[in-house]
Amino acid sequence: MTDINHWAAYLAAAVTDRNEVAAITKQIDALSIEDAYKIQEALLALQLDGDSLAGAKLGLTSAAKQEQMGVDEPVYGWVRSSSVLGADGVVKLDELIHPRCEPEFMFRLGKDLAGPGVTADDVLDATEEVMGGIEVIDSRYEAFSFTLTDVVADNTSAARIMVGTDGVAPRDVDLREVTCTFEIDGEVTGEATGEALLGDPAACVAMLANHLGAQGKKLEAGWIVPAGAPVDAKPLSPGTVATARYSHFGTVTITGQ
Ligand code: OOG
Ligand code: MG
Repeated sequence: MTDINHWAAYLAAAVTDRNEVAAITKQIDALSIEDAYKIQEALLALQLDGDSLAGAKLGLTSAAKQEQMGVDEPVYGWVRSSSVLGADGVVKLDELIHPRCEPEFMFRLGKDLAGPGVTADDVLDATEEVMGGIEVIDSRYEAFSFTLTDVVADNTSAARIMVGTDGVAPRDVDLREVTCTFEIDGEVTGEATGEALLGDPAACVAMLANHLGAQGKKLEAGWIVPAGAPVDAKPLSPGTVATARYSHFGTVTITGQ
């Protein structure tokens, strides 16, 4: 039987010690997806001591990300309040291991949402605004390398988020057609539309609501929900300026410090 609490403590220590650790699946015969989500939940419980939830997230919802990480299914994780960056967009690199950054479509919910049966339309009904943003991911695993169940246990590499300020009402724009251009130090590294997120960013959020509903949980009013990166993540080093330009959500910038 998988020792859920042991692996949660193992990952929590990797975060606080800023220490990359061997993937769990390199150390045990098998890690089921159910046990991986149990480890994620136990890890969150440890990390919520003195913190709170600001949202929930999707990952690996685009072909670009699935190919980059060698994983072919979406994953779900949590966003803690302490991970939300301030208005200056400064990311303190001495708090992280080997961070990467990626642009994100982010939903701010105005109503609770819980599956089963949540559709993309329900998501638009429950959303107050959709914004651009940037997520900083920081796998706790050696060489940023993992299997599907490893990355689930590790709260889908979640580390920091920068939330844009130029949100739009969800039905004022077709989210599938919103363009996102990602730049590192002024050089374009990727470009995609919302459609890259499993065909529709709102459908991604619906999947998350249904995933949580199956466990008696829900997405809550006021939460931020990043729907996953439409293009590859890039390393965030000291002095790196990462900029995500959106056709309808303005520009979001972070700087590694
Ligand atoms: C997993 C997290 C993926 C996204 O937007 O696809 C993610 C990883 O790539 O380390 O947040
Ligand atoms: Mg992401």
